[in-house]
Amino acid sequence: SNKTAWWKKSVVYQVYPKSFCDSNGDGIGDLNGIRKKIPYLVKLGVDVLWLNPIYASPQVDNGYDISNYREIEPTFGTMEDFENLLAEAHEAGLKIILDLVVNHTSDQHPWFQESRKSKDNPYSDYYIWKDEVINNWGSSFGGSAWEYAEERAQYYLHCFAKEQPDLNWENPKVRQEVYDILRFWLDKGIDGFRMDVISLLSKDQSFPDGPVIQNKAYGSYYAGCANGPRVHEFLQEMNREVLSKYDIMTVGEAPHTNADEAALYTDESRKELNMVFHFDHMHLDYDENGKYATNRVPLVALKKIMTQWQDKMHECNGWNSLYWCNHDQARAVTRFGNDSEEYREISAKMLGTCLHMMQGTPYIYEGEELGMTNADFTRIEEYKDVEALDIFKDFTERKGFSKEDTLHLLHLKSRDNARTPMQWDASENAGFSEAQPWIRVNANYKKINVENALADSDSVFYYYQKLIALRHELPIITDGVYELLDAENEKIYAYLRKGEKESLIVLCNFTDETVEYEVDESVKAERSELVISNYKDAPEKFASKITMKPYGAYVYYTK
Ligand code: TEU
Ligand code: CA
Repeated sequence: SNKTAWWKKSVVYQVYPKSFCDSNGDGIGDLNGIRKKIPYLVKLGVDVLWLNPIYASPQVDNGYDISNYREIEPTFGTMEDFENLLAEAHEAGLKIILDLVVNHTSDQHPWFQESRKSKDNPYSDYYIWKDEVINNWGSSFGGSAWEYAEERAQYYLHCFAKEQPDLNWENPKVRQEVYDILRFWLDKGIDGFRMDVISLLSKDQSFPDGPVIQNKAYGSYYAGCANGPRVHEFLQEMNREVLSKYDIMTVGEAPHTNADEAALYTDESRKELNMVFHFDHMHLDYDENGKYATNRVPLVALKKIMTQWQDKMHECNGWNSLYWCNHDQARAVTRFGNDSEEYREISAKMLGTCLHMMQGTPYIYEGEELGMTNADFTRIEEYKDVEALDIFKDFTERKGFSKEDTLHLLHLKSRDNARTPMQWDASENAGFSEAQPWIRVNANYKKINVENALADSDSVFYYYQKLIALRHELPIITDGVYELLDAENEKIYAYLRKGEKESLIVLCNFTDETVEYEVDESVKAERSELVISNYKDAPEKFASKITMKPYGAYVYYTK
């Protein structure tokens, strides 16, 4: 069983290559930039790097539109650069997982270039073609999910941009092509994959209309794509034919998948994936427009969802991914904490404690360990993301929002919040590049940067370094059973991690108030040493009454 699988004791660091470090002065991050920063990542103490897509791509969706799966995107570097990065990472004790995007390809991929020509060539059935628009599905990035191709005189499905045609997974040839791509990279020695929108691979072949939600112009494709009829059959085939032959880790991005469904992907006896990313905690601050109404996440709802996933993954012998942020989401400290001058660092440390003491594999998104914040863009021209530009168009032109309100929504919600350049130091462009970066650096880089963090023993960086070290040192953090306390408390997140020999209690104050907290009387402490806190003057010993300072995080042994 996966009892002691290496990925159960690992902390993953997500590198968004385009925004991490530019080594050749073109304003775009690249592989040699990542190589330069290996010592930094080793110092942080992480175990695995997840690189967002680095394959040849026209970059319509920043690499999630792949035109050649066996070639490195030239702006990121060469295959030799990648092999050097992999060797140097392994040398330094870091594993690398790549991003597998096989729900769709780029429309520039040779398969699609052929498929769109006619109905009777070897690639005609690699994609999903219909004689007319057969349902109301809309693309994630605006417009209908069906696009007309003149030459073939048919429509093709694209759940994302029209430059991202969906592959036809019903076609066994497509599946074998994908398995060959997996082997190509695994045989180079990579350590696994993050799998893009893996829950969408199997479409309901009746292609039913989807519900029109969040007063969108089209129906949601999730009805016909999410967790479709054959998705588990496909993943079990992928596991049987490829994944099971390597000592790797797999994490599937599973939009629109609840905990019960996720058990079918992660229950190790089903031999599909090791874990999935869910989105249940990423939609708590949406309003009926499908974007943020406020930038406050209701804590009781958050606790309920995190607990549901902890319980379910424990019950089904699955495993959790743990994250607050990624390249598609707003930054953690702005969204779940408090990015004001006074509380940014203390709340970033609290969020790190709350997540890293849970059961599962934690993911740190580049810059989260610095307490980097949402972008400070004030004009639509500063946004680069295909999704942000569609939101702006749709909200101002169709939904009647003002530019100001729409820009406020983008400040809270846009994926570009996480894609501004990594802030290395206070030099021009934050040390990210010698040239004008492809997207503007956040003006707070003079204060929030790696150089300052490494010079400050109290920085978020060193606190994350401690959290990561604790996970490596204390088995209770990997194996302890999670139990929520005080579910209805709207300010404090309190939970236990219970083991045979040791137990912990984790207390996190999600507010800027000092809270006199009384721990549930059911908690009988046989031990009381402090494990970690973001306040230096935290009580050294656990007591059932504790004064919790603003955004205070306190972890004690109770056994
Ligand atoms: O994202 C899948 C997905 O569900 C996105 O719609 C995401 O949840 C949304 O944009 C959040 O605002 C994956 C990748 O992570 C994303 O970067 C790609 O754009 C998308 O698939 C298509 O490949
Ligand atoms: Ca570059």
